[in-house]
Amino acid sequence: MKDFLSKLGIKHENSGTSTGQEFLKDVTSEKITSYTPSDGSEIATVYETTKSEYEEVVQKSQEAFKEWRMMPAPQRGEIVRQIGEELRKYKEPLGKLVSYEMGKVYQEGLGEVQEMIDICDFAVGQSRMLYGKTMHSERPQHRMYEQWHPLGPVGVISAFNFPVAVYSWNAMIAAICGDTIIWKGSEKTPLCGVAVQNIIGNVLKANDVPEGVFSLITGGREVGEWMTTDERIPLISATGSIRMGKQVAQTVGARLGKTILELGGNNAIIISKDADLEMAVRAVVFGAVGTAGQRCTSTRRLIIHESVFDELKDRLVSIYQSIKIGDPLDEDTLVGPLIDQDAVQAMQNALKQIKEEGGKVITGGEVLENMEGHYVKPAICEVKNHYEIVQEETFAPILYLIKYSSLKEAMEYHNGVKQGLSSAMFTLNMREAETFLSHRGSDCGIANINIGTSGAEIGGAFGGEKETGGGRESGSDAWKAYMRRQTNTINWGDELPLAQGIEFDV
Ligand code: UN1
Repeated sequence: MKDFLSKLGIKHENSGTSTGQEFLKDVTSEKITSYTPSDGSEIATVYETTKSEYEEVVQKSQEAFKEWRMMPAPQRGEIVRQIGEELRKYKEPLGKLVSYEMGKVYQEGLGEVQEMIDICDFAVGQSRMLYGKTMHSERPQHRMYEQWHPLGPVGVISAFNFPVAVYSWNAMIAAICGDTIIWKGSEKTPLCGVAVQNIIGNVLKANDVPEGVFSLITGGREVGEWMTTDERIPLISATGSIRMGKQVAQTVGARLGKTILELGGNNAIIISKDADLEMAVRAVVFGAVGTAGQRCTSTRRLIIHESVFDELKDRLVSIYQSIKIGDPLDEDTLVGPLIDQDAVQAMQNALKQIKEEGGKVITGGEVLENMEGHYVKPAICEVKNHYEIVQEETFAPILYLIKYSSLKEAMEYHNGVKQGLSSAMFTLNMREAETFLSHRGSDCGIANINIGTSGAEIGGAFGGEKETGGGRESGSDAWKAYMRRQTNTINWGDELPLAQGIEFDV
């Protein structure tokens, strides 16, 4: 067993169900084996959550909610502060596990843990700022104000590509809001869930936090459906594919529950004739090949002005040919493996379709058969924006080059997809930049100038429009989605005036 695994309390066999410090293990449970995509070898196994364990988790979560919501928010913030401190201690082993189990390079694994730490810090401050407004009543001697109350148990469904950070954006904010959290991570990265639960467990123990505030469940689609259909869970926050999101929205919507959806992106960067190409090239490469193209913010489309098209293409091709692909834990590696064989196949299918639709693969795309693990060469392709394959999000390092001549045309291509997560423009021209950020510019939830599409900071609200699902997580006022708003009016006079001046004498 690798050193970092034992530091995180990972054993050969692990329970995937926990209510805080306690792990449950039903003997009838099935096992999930976690393999590292870096060489396909087995890391360890995790027991799936059974239906009866799920029941126990939800009941504990409901009971704990009654206690947790009564703890003053800044005290809940103090628990989250300590979780942030504990994560600082475990940054290195947890970063390694993320890298080893998911396949992103170690620097990006560390970055993910840093996002967890950052959101803890943010949530601590937010715990003293769950502000409601005070309004002036139209009636004499009346006071009107709003309060934000916690919702109850919140279900968090996260994806393999950010196996720890996206959970913490949701969990740490929900926790300071007074909610309890039930987390189902991806069945492709179950050990990340166990490790995070162990780290949080240390803090829960030291502070006597009741079982049920931070729970973990493990499993596939069926386990997710237990949560989405469960009326005891008022909010489901789900990250994943558009297909999955549509199902979650329908199931939760059918019971009039709330959702926060963070689904696929088809993120583009417009490279203007006035771009600083040096900066643009670096941002594009990080956005397109970082996490092997498996971020929902990955750069998928480059919309390039015709006057700089050839120069940019040549520079990218030469960089792509020298990118170091290999073991994600090796510090020299820039691109690790894809998550599994299905992802490799999906990339190959996409490349085939690009050619069938009339596009050209200019470089890369090969499967590196001589390496154990799921390694591919990042690809660059010349395409038209309207190709069906370009309209879809393929979770792999494929970068599409699209040529434009006028800004109007570039904007049409840019917004001419169903997804609306992240976007960027490289330009030193103020008019172009402001147009891109204006209401006739980018239609995405995130729009950047002279920065790439991926690698957002936690302080802003994260999420996107259209088929990306409309949810917002992480910073800004995203906390409001984890609470219910109550409008209160108090009459401190001795008359009973009605609003709208209605006379109703009895
Ligand atoms: C995701 O891919 O689901 O902005 C999240 C970024 C990261 C988060 C990505 N901070 O790329």
